[in-house]
Amino acid sequence: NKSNVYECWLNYKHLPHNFDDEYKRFCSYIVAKSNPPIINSALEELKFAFTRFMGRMPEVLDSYPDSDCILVGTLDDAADEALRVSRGDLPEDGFMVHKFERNGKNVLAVIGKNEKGALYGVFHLLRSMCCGKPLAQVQGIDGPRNPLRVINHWDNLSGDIERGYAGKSIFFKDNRIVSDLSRVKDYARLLASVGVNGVAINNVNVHQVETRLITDEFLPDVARIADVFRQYGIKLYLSINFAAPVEIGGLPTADPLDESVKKWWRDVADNIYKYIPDFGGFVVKADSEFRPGPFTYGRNHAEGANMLAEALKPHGGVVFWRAFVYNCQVDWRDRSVDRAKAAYENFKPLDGKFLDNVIVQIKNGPMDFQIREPVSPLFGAMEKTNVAVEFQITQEYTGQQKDLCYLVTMWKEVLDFDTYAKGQGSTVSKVVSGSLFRMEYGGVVGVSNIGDSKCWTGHPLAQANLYGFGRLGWNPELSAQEIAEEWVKLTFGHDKQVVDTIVSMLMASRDIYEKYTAPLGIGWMVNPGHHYGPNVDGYEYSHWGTYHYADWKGIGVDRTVATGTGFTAQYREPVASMYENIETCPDELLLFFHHVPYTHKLKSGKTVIQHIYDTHFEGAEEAEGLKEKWLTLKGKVDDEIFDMVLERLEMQIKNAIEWRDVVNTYFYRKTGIDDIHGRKIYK
Ligand code: GCW
Repeated sequence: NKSNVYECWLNYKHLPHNFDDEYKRFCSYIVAKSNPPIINSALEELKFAFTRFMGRMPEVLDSYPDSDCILVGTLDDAADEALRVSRGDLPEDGFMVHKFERNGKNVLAVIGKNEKGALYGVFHLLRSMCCGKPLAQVQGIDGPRNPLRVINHWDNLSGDIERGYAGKSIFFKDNRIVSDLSRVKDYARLLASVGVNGVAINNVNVHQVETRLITDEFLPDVARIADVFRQYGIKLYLSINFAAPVEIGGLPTADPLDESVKKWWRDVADNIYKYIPDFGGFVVKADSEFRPGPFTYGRNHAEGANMLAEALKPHGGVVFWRAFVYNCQVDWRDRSVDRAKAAYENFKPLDGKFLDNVIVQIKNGPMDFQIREPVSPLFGAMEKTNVAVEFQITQEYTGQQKDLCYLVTMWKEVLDFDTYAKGQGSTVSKVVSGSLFRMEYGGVVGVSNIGDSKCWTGHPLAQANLYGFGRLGWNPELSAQEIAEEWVKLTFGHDKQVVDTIVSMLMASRDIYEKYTAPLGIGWMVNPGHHYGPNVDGYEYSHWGTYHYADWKGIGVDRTVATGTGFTAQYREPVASMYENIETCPDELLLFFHHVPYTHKLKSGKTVIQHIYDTHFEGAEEAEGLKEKWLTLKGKVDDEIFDMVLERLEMQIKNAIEWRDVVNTYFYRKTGIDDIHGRKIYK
């Protein structure tokens, strides 16, 4: 029996009050008229869950019993039922849940448009049952809003994970693929339960050994992983090295327009599909942070991406081409370069030049996964290109799974952001789903936060971020609060105090983290390299292009058109003017867009310096408050989880205090301005 912390939100141990009345009678018999692999996964899940619910195994039959039952299948399986639903009624990979009567018995039908739809329907039903949703609300039609919902792993074959805070890789060890894939299967269940349909298993920084993942040496083992994911409707992707033709192919060039290079990649693709007939495609980091790319040959990103896309096209594969491209060799003395502008400058001119099976994968912000950034202006600029948004589930800059930081609130803001690309209401969510510009592909990508840690995510409460990534990708209209509530009920049960306490901790956590770290949207201020803990000038004179320009009078980056780098012009109106104008620029992003004196008054009425002091004192105090809240749950949540979380909260408090004192002291020394409340600042 696996521990609670391992089973995550699929433990099926916490039944709500309405279970007996509404659901119990369906949990003894399951009817399935066919049993292909993905339906089989759905049936396994139902059997597992119902056994937990009822204390005994349900029977799976291929015809109706003389009792109430569940029917699971695709539209074909349900053809003879009076369900009055046709293919056109169901969204792609969608499903219908519907109760009907048959010979005086109740049948609760979960009917997928295809096998995947049926699997998603089953997870929807199980989630709803465990959350205590009334059956009437569970019925109906649903489907994913985003065609692609993909996890990117930054796992290396050594087993190390770049920016991983939850142990080692579950796929790789000692430069091989692990032999026992049972944990991968449990992972596939977790992902499928929240609708994820793709996984890239290796790091976008593709090093020497990983370059060979696309060869016969590794493909048989890669295929074993793909086999596990396939049963859960998840496609496997690989990150590739753009220089592979040179590094492992023996060619003198990797020029994307060279015929021998094109042929090399075609052969590679053909070979991959022999092992993995439904291979998803490639993820590519090119010409970014020292990774090779088309620039070496005087070619652009579209030429690079299209060459790979052509190789995959005959097999139905796609290329995720990352837009995280910028000059990481900047001279800090040179004030003309603004890293925030880079993605737009590189990609906007190429809009319309990418083949239709290329997806440009854009980080949510223009910099790099800071706790507060504006939304990347590139989302409003690519009208003729498939795009996806990349979120970082792994908490590189947001507390490294030591500090609690529920990121769904932030992602929700990003998806709801209005680009005005086709007038009001042109949200990022509509851009990436493909609906705004009628693109075929698009969706959400999340950088994984899991490893072989006992609870998968290092911090047990960080499971909520993986859960939330999937749920939001499925339906961006869900609120961060709803998602948190679901996750807490599924994981911890229905005790009101438990639910209220943990939900409130999650919902407050992003603000708390923001308060004690870098202020007002400026970002960074972290220790270089590993990126944990405060170091206000850590990147101030570095080549990475991440500056705050604090001097004794003021702080912030002037990104206006009038007097600064001109970044604001990358947005459409009225967004561009909102950020350009210091009067309308929201406080939380003030220092991202403007350089202001410390005495500048915010909309809150506070000066910038006083805001810095206040938020840092409050943030550290609120971090302590998280621990106090958690302590009230002793004995009400699983002991092991209780202890693991407590240990993390203590680390967070230490970190918050360090941030508070370093940041406050730094700005006191820069300005000589006292805290008006006279609190302790180490001078
Ligand atoms: O956030 C930065 C990380 C790098 C990462 C890079 C990227 C995989 O510090 O570790 O490399 O972004 O997204 O490519």
